[in-house]
Amino acid sequence: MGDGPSIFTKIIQGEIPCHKVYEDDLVFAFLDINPLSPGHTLVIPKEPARTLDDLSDESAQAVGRVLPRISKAVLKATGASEFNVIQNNGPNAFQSVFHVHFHIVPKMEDGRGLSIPFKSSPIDHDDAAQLSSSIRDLLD
Ligand code: DGP
Repeated sequence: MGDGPSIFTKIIQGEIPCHKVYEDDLVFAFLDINPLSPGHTLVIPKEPARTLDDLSDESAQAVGRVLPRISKAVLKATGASEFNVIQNNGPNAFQSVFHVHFHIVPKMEDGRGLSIPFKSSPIDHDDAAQLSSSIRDLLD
């Protein structure tokens, strides 16, 4: 979690090699070095924001615009018809590289891909009313 350029900035700048799949003015995408399944792709903004909540609207828009198109190409190239998009923020939320990135992970018929032990519980409607109100206020 150093303050210098992230390993992903070095990849964007060509200092570290990668298997590039896409690039435009604001976005870069390449294959993950430790794939969960074939075609596991990382889509990143060129802006060196550490977590999604720090990303500019401009970069967020640019990443969001190309995610469906890159996903479609990854599916076609791998033969998968299902996939997950996952985006981790903070070490306890499984982020290991502190440069915003979206994982596109094909789910293969043999099970390769993402497996998530979701631990959910039913919503508490009193808490939910307060929380949704707070979030709405903060978005204004
Ligand atoms: P996360 O845990 O969400 O921060 O995922 C970081 C991903 O980055 C992880 O799946 C492995 C990948 N990764 C780390 N270093 C490199 C690298 O040097 N090259 C490539 N292609 N991927 C990397």
